[in-house]
Amino acid sequence: MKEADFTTKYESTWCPGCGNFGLWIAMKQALAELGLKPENVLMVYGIGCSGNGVNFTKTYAWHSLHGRAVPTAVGAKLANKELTVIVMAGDGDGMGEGMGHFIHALRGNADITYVVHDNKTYSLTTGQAAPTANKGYKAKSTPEGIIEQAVNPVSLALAAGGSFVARGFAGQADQLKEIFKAAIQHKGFSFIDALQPCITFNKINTFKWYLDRVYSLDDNSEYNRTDIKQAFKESLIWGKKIPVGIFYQNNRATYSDHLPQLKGKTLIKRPVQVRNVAPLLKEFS
Ligand SMILES: Cc1ncc(C[n+]2csc(CCOP(=O)(O)OP(=O)(O)O)c2C)c(N)n1
Repeated sequence: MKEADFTTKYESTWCPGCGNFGLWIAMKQALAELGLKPENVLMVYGIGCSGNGVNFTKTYAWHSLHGRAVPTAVGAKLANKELTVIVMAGDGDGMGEGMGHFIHALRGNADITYVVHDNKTYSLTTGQAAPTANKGYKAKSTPEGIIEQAVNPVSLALAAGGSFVARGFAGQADQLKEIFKAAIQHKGFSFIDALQPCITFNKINTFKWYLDRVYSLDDNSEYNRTDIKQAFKESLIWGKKIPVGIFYQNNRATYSDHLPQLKGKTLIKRPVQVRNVAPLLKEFS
């Protein structure tokens, strides 16, 4: 498989230079290098600039409701465990409207991959501050600077029981590709906070801003990604320095492992059993 096998004939609508391109290329390369085929992959998208990738990425796809990409993907995986299921959605989608789903999906550990396009803004709606925006960030919705503390998606994912928690940067697509590959291969809920500069609306968290700050956890030979305390400590570093890489990984049972009725053939390939629903309807009448 090649990266081009995951590209449709439609042209991208992203701004030239958008950080989304780094995520897009890294994901397509990851899928190709894992030998996956477009017909065996389901990508579930949020509503946003990030979600518009639905048009130019060639896999099965579902453009979900804003904030509802994660539960849609969990449902799809339960219905057809043979699919590789990946969510691509914005930080407004996931850390704002969809925040409740994020926490519960981490708890449940369904075997899907969730990539948050973390640009700190609601870009499609022209640049309001997202919950990941750093305190004091000025945008059209917060002209005096955002009052609330920023959500830290990595610390939050660790606290909610994430079994694979990582952060990557759109400007380092090679590392991001390796993170995506490890995430897709992980059995359980894989979460990646992908730092993705929005060149049009976010003039603070630019490519240069990140390049001056990011360092890789892989460069620290002492770093142990099975140590939750070390992962927490590292996840709290944000500002002059920003760690990227796989913070934490464990092998706990997935959501489906707890459901004996899902063993054997995938649900969608089983014969449909039509039951007599008359007694049930009578109960409601
Ligand atoms: C329930 C609901 N609320 C609000 C909207 C309007 N809306 C569409 S896209 C969007 C912002 C998307 O921002 P984000 O998820 O961060 O994605 P980005 O555009 O930055 O990639 C909003 C608020 C909507 N479509 N549905």
